[in-house]
Amino acid sequence: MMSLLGSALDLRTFLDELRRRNDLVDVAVEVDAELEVAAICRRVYEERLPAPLFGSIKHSMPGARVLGAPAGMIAKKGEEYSRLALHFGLAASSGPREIIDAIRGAMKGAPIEPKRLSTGPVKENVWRDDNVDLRRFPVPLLHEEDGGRYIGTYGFHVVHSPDGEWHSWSIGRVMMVDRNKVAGPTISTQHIGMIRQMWEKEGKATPWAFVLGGPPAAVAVAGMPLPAHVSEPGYVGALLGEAVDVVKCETNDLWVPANAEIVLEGEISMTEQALEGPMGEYHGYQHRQGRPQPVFQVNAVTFRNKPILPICVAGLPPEENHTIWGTMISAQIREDLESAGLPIDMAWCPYEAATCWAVISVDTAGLANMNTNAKDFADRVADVFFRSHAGYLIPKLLIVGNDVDITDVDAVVWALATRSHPKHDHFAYPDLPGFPMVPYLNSDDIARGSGGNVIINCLFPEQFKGEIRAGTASFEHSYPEALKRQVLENWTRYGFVERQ
Ligand SMILES: Cc1cc2nc3c(=O)[nH]c(=O)nc-3n(C[C@H](O)[C@H](O)[C@H](O)COP(=O)(O)O)c2cc1C
Ligand SMILES: [Mn+2]
Repeated sequence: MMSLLGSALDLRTFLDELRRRNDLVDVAVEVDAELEVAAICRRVYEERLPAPLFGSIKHSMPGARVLGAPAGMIAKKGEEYSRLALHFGLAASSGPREIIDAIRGAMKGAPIEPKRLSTGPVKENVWRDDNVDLRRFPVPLLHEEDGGRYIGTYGFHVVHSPDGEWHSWSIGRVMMVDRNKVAGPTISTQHIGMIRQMWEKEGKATPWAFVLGGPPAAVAVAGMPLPAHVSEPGYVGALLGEAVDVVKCETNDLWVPANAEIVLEGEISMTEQALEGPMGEYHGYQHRQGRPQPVFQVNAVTFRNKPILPICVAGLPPEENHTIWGTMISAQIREDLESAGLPIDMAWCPYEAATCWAVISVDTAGLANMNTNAKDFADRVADVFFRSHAGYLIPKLLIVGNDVDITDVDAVVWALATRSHPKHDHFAYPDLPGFPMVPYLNSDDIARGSGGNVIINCLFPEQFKGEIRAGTASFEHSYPEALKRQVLENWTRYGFVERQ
């Protein structure tokens, strides 16, 4: 499927494919980057509509465009995950299992390093020094109470360790502060924060670039909590079986995708900070106050003709913090738990829970062999999960038997409601590490970097012995096969219409 691989490697090919599927709306009417673009995107996410490509934006440089909901969900039954799947060149019918399996496939193979080219489309336009003016791009105000305009909500940071061994691509938000400055968090447990500390130990500012409109698969992997010292660029190559084409920055030694839409180049200041935020966030809340964050000095900008700025308008699910981040986390935690020898056959972060829940599916036959119980098993899982770079991002972990399809949120709610005992199945881990952005944490938790973690066991005690307490009363489980077949065959004769 050459055409679908092309979509994973190149944003414009990706958009052509969406257009062909009627999953893209070319918005020709002039729109305002101040709130109007974002309000349209929010409605698109919430109604699961085709992605909007805004071609005419007030006050912006002519020709510059904005892409909304790049990995939004789709209403059409059977193709709900198709825009996400296309990031990896996967078929439109792909569901969570196919997507997670494809992402994990790359963990078995060797990395495929990027191919270094002398030039590429991203060099069509070059601004340096005094010519740098980010305000000429259609930088959107995303929510009425945001502290500023965000140029980076679906772009990734590019940094490398001082020894040049570790090349890190990671999604992180950046707000426009001035014509040549942006600001955003570099959390110390995220890889950009770790690499920044390595440079500062040597007394140097961190060389930095920021990629907007890179290959869709590269953006997704930049949102994946791979372990420290694993280079995302090589992982993208392994995932696609093809190297990503890169070109060298104009003003530093970093390499960026050759077909990116827009690249900012510069460094992370060691001293300068700016007030950043608030911004409506992935958990669905709009905080009221911004915070000082490091300034990223922009010394050069390169961009394609008619550049496309992709955005994520964070807030209630489903947006890319759930569809991309949640999915990439799921793939990594499944790998981490399996390689720790735990009998896990699937992991999933239900988008509805705003990347604050992970659910793992336990192979109950394997569990029975462990001769364990809810408390001991939860402790073992917690020790692996909350200490891992991926698991620490998620504060609430649900353990469910593999008689339940954990990618079906209705089934997960049912298991949670009916199987977890209030006294015997809830286990808090207040001392294991956790992500500071979780909304219910208090200031003590945030200062300590822990406090909000819980595991909820949704397995009946019998399931630890490979037995089941009770059957399931449903169409699938309560009738003989022959009768079910007969009912389905006669469905329209009874007077029902086939469901679309
Ligand atoms: C749309 C989107 C926005 C994100 N914004 C941030 C952010 O602002 N700060 C952050 O620390 N992580 C953010 N993330 C999550 C990180 O990209 C993710 O944890 C990734 O693993 C970080 O890379 P690293 O593991 O190499 O540190 C975002 C993810 C997505 C998909
Ligand atoms: Mn990383």
